[in-house]
Order: sequence, then C-alpha cells, then structure tokens
Amino acid sequence: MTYDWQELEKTARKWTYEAAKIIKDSFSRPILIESKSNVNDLVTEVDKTIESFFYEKISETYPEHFFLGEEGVAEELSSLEGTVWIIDPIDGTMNFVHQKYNFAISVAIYHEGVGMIGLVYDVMTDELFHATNGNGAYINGEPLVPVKERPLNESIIGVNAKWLVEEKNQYRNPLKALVRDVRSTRSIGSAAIEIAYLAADRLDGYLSVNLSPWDYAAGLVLLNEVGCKASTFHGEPLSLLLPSTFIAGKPHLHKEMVSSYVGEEL
Ligand code: 2AM
Ligand code: CA
Ligand code: CA
Ligand code: CA
Repeated sequence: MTYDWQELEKTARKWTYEAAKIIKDSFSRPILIESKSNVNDLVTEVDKTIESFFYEKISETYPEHFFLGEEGVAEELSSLEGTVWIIDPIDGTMNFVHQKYNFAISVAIYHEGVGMIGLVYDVMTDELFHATNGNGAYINGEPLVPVKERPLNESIIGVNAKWLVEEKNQYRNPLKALVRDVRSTRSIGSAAIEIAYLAADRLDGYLSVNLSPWDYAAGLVLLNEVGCKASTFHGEPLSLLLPSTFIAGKPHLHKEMVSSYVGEEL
C-alpha cells in the first residue's frame, strides 16, 4: 500500500500541534516526575500522556500502521516492515522539567524501512522542522538550503560536556581531542532539536554516546534532505530498532570526525 505522504504529513503535523497544546497546558498544574534508568534519566506523566495521545490517534485513523515510542505505550516492535510511526513524545524531558524550554516532539514515519516523514517541533519557540522524503526540508514552511561545508576548526558541534569527564566513558579521549580541535561546542539537551539545528545550519555536527531510534528517526529524514550524514561512531548505519552511539554532520566533517576521532577508541 502506498500513501499520499504530503497528506499524511499534514495529519501528523495537526496532531503534533494538538500534542504541544497539551504539553503547554500542563505548565499550569503540578506534574508527577519519576526516574528511569538512573536518577538523572527523568520521565513525567506528560511524556506518557503525549505518547498515548499519538498512539490512540494513529490506531484509530491508521489501524494498519505500527508504532514505536520511547515510553512503551505500544507493544514492542521487532521489525520495520510496513508503515511505522517512530515517536518521542517529549525529547529533552530534563529541559521540560527544569527549564520549561528547549524540548521537542519528534514524529517520524518510515515505510518499509525508509524515512518518509520527519517532524521535529520545538514547542516553546514554535519552530516546526519538517521534511518529506524527496521534497526538501523546511522550518515553518521556509525551505532549508542544502548544507554548506566548513572546515573542522571553523565548525560548531553539539556535544554534552559530561561525556568528557566521565572516566567510564570509553570515548572520553577522542571526544576531548575533537572538542579541542573544533571552533566551539554547544549543548541544548534535546537530541531532536540538535539534529534539526544541524539540518538548519545552526550547528555543523552533533554527537551522542547513546541515542535511541525515537531520538533521531525524524531528524534523519531532515538530514537526508539537506545532504548531511549520520552514523554510529564507527561509521556504521544507524538502526531504527536498537540504541547506539550517534554522530551526524555535514558530509566532510562527519567523515573526519569518524575517521580521525570517535571511530577509534583511544
Ligand atoms: P529524552 O529527553 O527523550 O530522554 C539529552 O539528554 C538527550 O539525550 C535527550 O534528547 C534525551 O532524550 C536523550 N537521551 C537518550 N538516552 C538518554 C538517557 N538514558 N538518559 C537521558 N537522556 C537520554
Ligand atoms: Ca527519556
Ligand atoms: Ca529522546
Ligand atoms: Ca523522550
């Protein structure tokens, strides 16, 4: 079965704006906050509400579609066959809790393993980064231009400073070398926003020692449309079902970051 992807994007967009309203309305009351894998890995009742909101809409409207989300509202998925929605209801939960800013809703639709639609909505700035496969990427309807390369020493990359000081992090030394050699670093704290910023030429590269498919599924569709590359630290293709290291950038920078820095653990 094939779909009118532009129509599907409109529907996904409508639900994303509705979900954003639910998130903003939650600011007017106290919300339940819990920890997941460790004390700093936060989740709130709003994350779960938003994931359920999408799951219900999708199951009602497209019962033949599959669903993969961070909070496990749907059954576990073991294949990318058919049409799969990959959703992070709130990307940047720590920012949502602490800053009430710098968090996004990330919605991707994959068809037979190919990214067809990618939406990253920065809720508080009202910036929607959106792309459909083969039709370019946009911010709020304004086209993003194909990327312009900069040399590594003039590049700004998104990286979390914590990874440079954690002794158990096997990538600590290559990351330190990379941070030393680039022009500067930024850390927003939402992988989806940082990947969208790369697509929008606000960053030249972005990396994380551990991301899951819902963190980057939508971002990959944006990156593809503007000619950026993404892979694991070792240059392998990213899985849409399993977590891994993540590195993305403009093509030359991506290649150099992998081959001269994080591709080899020091
Ligand atoms: P999240 O907010 O949806 O959990 C910085 O924390 C970025 O890394 C966010 O995009 C966050 O997504 C993501 N991330 C991935 N795995 C994480 C983990 N185990 N703990 C915290 N953040 C994680
Ligand atoms: Ca999380
Ligand atoms: Ca996330
Ligand atoms: Ca999340």
